[in-house]
Amino acid sequence: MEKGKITLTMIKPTAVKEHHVGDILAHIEHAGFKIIGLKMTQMPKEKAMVFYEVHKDKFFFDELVNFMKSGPVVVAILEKENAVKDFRELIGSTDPAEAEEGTIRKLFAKDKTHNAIHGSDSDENAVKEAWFFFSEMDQFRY
Ligand code: RTP
Ligand code: MG
Repeated sequence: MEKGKITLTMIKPTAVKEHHVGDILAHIEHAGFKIIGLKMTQMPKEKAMVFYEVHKDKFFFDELVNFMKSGPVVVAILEKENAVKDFRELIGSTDPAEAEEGTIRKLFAKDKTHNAIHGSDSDENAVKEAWFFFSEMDQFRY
């Protein structure tokens, strides 16, 4: 796993419940990202709180944590040149009402909280988040 070439994504609980996992992963692969780690998991409240710790003082934190722990998520490490920036372009704006046509959030998100997918916001956080979910034996090179 090489800093600068990876990002961490999570397909959020509503998108999983609505059976969009296959379509979203296809979208990601067709955009040139290589899946080098993949799993389904459900975060207990404490883990969701740590994952979104930077937002702990925001008005939406409780709603965000309750949503993220409400069901299984699909987490993946993705590899590509400029992964963080290109992936945030692929997923679109946080609020799907503002997301560009063809972006994953435009296609699959319900609203600003239930917005289908997460993407890391920096190379540092991508590495941190990848280790948060995946041990060394679950990170692949191929
Ligand atoms: P993410 O971290 O999930 O990839 O989303 P993001 O960078 O586009 O947005 P961020 O500002 O990091 O917010 C994290 C998540 O919190 C929820 N949120 N709700 N109700 C609201 O105003 C609000 N604002 C943010 C969203 O689920 C957002 O993805
Ligand atoms: Mg964010």
